Amino acid sequence: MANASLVIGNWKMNGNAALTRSMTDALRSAQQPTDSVKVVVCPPFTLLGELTRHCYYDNIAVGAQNVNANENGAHTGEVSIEMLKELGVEYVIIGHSERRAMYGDSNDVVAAKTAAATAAGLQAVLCVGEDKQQRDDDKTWHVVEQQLQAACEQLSAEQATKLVVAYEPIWAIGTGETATPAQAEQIHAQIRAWLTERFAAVGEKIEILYGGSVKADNAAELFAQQHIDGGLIGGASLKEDQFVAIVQAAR
Ligand code: G2H
Repeated sequence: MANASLVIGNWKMNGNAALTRSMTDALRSAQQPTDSVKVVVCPPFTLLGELTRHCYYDNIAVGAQNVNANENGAHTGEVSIEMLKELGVEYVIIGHSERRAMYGDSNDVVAAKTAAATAAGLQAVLCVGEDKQQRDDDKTWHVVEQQLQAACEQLSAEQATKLVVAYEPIWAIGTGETATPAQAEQIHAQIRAWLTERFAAVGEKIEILYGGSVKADNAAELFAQQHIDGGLIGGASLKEDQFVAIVQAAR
């Protein structure tokens, strides 16, 4: 029994309307409303409305991959928290390493988005993780702690109840190279200790997901680790059979 509680699919810039239908059909045939694992699908912005129309089980929800921290105004090309909420979106991924590396999501930007999203009642999935060089230099925890510190600095305990942390080592993202369950568990345990120190009882309950080349054949072993509460799944969340098998491995 893995006893994981949350599996999130991150479609990145992939998918279409047909996939929103086939994926939700596949999830509904495998997932009962009473199942304890919550499943969240995060498609590109353009598919959020279509997807929310298909997700009417309490334990299947919709998430966005990014949001702007401002309420409204002159921010061409951006999407606000209220716009997401109006569509029925419940989760938002913040600070994914691809956004940090390619779209200017610095620790400060990530902190502002995390604060705004959690204050507005969205579940913020805060991504943290080190690159290959940082791991080789034995700086993994230093990097992760800095990212946590920056993003959580302004959060109240109440906002922290809306926080999910995803540990995604950059060297394991889309590479096929997964952190071993022991490598992931070590960082997850450190993240758990940090969150508990920072937010006391609330911190103990924050879900900590692992992300980075999770697939049907390695999910069960990862989810069986004590401090791994589920997964943030990229490539494998685009294939119905793979994603359903990962959800089933979380039970
Ligand atoms: C990490 C992950 C999803 P993948 O980016 O966030 O992607 O599972 O393809 O490594």
